[in-house]
Amino acid sequence: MTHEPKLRITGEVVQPRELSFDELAAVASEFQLIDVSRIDSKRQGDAVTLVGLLTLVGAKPMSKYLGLHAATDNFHASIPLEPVLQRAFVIYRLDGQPLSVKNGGPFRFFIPDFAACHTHEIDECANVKFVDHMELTADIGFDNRPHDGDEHAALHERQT
Ligand SMILES: Nc1nc2c(c(=O)[nH]1)N[C@H]1C(S)=C(S)[C@@H](COP(=O)(O)O)O[C@H]1N2
Ligand SMILES: [Mo]
Repeated sequence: MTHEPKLRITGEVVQPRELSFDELAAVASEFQLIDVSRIDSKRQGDAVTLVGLLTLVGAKPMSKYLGLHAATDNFHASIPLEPVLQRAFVIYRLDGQPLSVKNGGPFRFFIPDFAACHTHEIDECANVKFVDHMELTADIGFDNRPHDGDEHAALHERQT
């Protein structure tokens, strides 16, 4: 039996959690975003809002940055929380099933209306795929997104 992927949320929170697919699906409906294509026509699936996730763990007021960690390919971003809080979400389901790796699953962080890549702390590159760990921090954390156009082009080259 394969082990079930979980979304770990730690750091400056009252109650760290490890959320399974079933637990995400059971999050209150006010925090569910059914059919994200309504928000970005190029994206598919169902999500839980970042507000919903932070409500579950009880984000402490000192948490100012959100770390997005993907161990699968060692990709990490640390972004300011406040500007994304009301619009970001985590896609976890497609056609009633866990989101496939092909689609950035099992957990894919997404900010609609992102800035162009490597132009800003909150850019398209911060839409981290294969997220296994979200971490709230008071100060900026580890971030290995590409810094310039060449690095970014090389990253995309590796993915094709
Ligand atoms: N885990 C992980 N997430 C990632 C990346 C990556 O290499 N690994 N690339 C980022 C970059 S640079 C971009 S532009 C977007 C692209 O997302 P898309 O393939 O869904 O369009 O994913 C981001 N998320
Ligand atoms: Mo990117």
